[in-house]
Amino acid sequence: MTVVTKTTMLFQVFVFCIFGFIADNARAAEEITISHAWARATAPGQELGAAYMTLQSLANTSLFKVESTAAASVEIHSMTMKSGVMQMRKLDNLVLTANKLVALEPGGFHLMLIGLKKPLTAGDEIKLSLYFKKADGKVSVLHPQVSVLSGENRP
Ligand SMILES: [Cu+2]
Repeated sequence: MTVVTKTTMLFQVFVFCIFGFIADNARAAEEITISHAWARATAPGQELGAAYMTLQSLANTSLFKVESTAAASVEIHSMTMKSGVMQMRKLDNLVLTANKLVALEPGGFHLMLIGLKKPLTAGDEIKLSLYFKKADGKVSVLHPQVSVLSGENRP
């Protein structure tokens, strides 16, 4: 039956996606690649979430703003060890040097989702809008699909 086939296909697409191949829908902005985008599943009542990914740009650029439909606001954070204590700091922007991979990962740079509208559940996807600005002022916006994963299943 057609309906069954369609459902099966949708399911396959879904499975394909959650295993991380969604990474490259970012080609729209041709110069910037976003891969391995994921967000950590959160517990009910948790206000903060974190999203991670790998960024690469063919030209020098900088990530200066992030938005998500899943949270009231999104900040770019760094995490560093200072006198044996982990410190989180809000960055105004994250510089991407041409052709150099920048990893946002647990314990390092991350996108902090503040004021989650509902818990992030493993298997879901959330949308992020990432705004990049080049030295000449040209702005590109990328909308990677971000898979919500439990920490153990992260890419
Ligand atoms: Cu943070």
